[in-house]
Amino acid sequence: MSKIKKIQALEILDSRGNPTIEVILKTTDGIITKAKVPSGASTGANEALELRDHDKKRYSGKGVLKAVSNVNNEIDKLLQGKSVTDQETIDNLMIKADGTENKSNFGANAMLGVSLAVARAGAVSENKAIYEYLNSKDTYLMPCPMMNIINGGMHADSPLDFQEFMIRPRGANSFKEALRWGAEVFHTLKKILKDKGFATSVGDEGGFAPNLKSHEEALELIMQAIEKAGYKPKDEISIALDPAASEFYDTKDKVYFEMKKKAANESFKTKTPSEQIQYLEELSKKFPIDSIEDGLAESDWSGWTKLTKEIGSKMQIVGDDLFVTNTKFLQKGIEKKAANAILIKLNQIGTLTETLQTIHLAQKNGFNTVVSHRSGETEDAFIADFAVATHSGQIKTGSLSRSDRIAKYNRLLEIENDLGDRAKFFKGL
Ligand code: 2PG
Ligand code: MG
Repeated sequence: MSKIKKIQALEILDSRGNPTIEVILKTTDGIITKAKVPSGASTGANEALELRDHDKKRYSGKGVLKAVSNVNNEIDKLLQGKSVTDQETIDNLMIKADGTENKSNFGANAMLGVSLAVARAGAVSENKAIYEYLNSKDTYLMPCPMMNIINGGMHADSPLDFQEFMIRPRGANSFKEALRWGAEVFHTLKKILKDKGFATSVGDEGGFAPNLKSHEEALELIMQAIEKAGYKPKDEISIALDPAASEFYDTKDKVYFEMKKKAANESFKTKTPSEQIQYLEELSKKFPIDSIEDGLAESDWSGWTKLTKEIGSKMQIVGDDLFVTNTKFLQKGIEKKAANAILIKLNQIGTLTETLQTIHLAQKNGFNTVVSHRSGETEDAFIADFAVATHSGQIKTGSLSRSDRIAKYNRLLEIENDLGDRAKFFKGL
């Protein structure tokens, strides 16, 4: 049996050049595994705490040496001698020893790094791929990628308030084909932008960040790119949005505001929750949008219920900041019929075991699950295996550029290739 001999952590950098944590686990029988933890920019208020040093002399306060020290000392001591296949026991031991609701003692970054390094060691000890170790099945569902080809909001210095404009190759027959379609649209969009004189530099998730006037203009350009690349909008490639609306909601006045204009000290307009819902409905009538994530703010629960009632039968309404991968908030959402899908981010909750519990609760209640990266990523591709293991059917892990995003897509290509006939492609929505 493989038992934990030593757990150590390091301060490394994420795709934005900010510190994050890497965990290295060694077992008594010589297995060595690693896990690198991502970090968000548009974080939900109820996410588990990402422990940072707040020492202004290092990395503008963003250092993670405290989290590193928690792994090297308390967590290492706590878990030495435990069997690496006892994932639940290990996660629960950490949760108990941390002793806080939001993991603010050890830090969710410290705990997740350990949790994932343990899962990897479990897989190696059984000589299995991670997806297979987490869920042994005859056939597996390959996820449809949701590829973020125009970046705005907190992820780019573009004038767009909406954070993500994604394409979903829903008509493809395999992951490999879906990815190719996505890459072809991405390169076609680049050419269109260039021909129109826009910059083709990219935002945090590898999507373009052009100086566009409006969300409609972004959507028009994506439509052109889909068609010019030779695909049928809607049936072959649909559009998904993540406005990340918590970032432009005024919780006091209960209005949505034009975030980028406000930040630039320009005059800006506001929308009531009803007007924001109407706006989302109008956009989804004009364009083949079949998934909207965080179209409303995390505190606007009545708005979410209204939006789901009005357009939830036609499309996916995904809660990200709203649910923060936490069964408590998901349960509330199920009761209030506030969405019909949930975004799954391991670091929002901080352990593998709790993330699996959230997915099970979602699936049991007919909610779709979308496994997701964070805007600050590393080359760690755990979520690719995780999306396959959990039968999620959908993954969002950025655009068709930058290795922090492509690492996940490439891992999915490997899995699909290994599975051969045992791989099925998601045909939902
Ligand atoms: C989101 C994510 C990932 P962040 O809002 O869905 O795209 O962004 O990691 O910045 O929260
Ligand atoms: Mg989101």
